[in-house]
Amino acid sequence: MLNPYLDIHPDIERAIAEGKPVVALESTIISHGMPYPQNVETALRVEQKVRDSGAIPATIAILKGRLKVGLSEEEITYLGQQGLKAMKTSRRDIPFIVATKGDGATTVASTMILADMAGIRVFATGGIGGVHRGAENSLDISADLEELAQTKVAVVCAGIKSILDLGLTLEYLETKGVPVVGYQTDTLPAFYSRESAFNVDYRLDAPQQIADALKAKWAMSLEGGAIIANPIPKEHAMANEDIDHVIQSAIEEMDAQGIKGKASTPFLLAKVAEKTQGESLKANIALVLNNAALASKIAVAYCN
Ligand code: PSU
Ligand code: MN
Repeated sequence: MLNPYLDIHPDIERAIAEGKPVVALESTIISHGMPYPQNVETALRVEQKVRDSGAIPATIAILKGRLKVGLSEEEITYLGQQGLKAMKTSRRDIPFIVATKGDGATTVASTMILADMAGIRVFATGGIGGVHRGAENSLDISADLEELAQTKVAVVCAGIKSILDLGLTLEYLETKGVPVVGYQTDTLPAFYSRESAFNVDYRLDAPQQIADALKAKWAMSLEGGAIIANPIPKEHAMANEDIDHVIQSAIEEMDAQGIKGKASTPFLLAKVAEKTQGESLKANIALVLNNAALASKIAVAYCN
């Protein structure tokens, strides 16, 4: 399909044409997920991690209205410096950013859309959006979940962050037919910690098993993606009770300030980092690198 708005980096276009492994990476984690300069350093380290693990990285964003699959170091630095000034772009926002020739940092949902346009099937990030705590009143459910229901991309993440309601997020994913795979784990990891009170749908211990399941799903034209939940490395994990305490107080501050909608997740991420004096940020960086390595191995296996 010829898409007049899409710019695929020549290296990535060639790799896709030759059936080589490519891993998509999002840009809202750069602009809204981490502070500058750690965001830029991390984004570049994640790209290097993908290369070291045998795949080709494609960081995705919208720049001057162009849908970009594959960013240069300058472009990544620019987005990182823009920080919260960059437009957080989910599915609904894409046509407006394109039509006004604006810059947009892509969320998990919109990164999946652009990856799919380019034919990339594996995507690594830190955390996905989900059903927020208190969603029975706020109805705050991330567009990421709708995207997972309809777009053919596997998202490797560190499970579900406890700023979200893990149980409700799993129920929603079940309804939408999105499988949650645990990599070498039976329990759903909770981002900063390796475990939660919930189980994954399927435990798979090898990247090739994951690639085989994805192939089977898409060969049958079962639409939608999958979540590959990869626990944070042991040495970087934080205790569930410590982080829950911090998250609870961040949510209270958010409610007191009347913050809602698309501003919620960035507010909570920044508050948690502030309240843990950067400890959560260190954990976040470690788990993203870990996810990039696993996504690369899955992408390599998928190409076999
Ligand atoms: N969770 C994180 N870090 C992030 C995000 C979520 O731990 O950076 C970002 C991702 O880009 C995700 C988006 O797609 O937040 C979800 O936002 P919302 O809840 O508004 O859908
Ligand atoms: Mn939301």
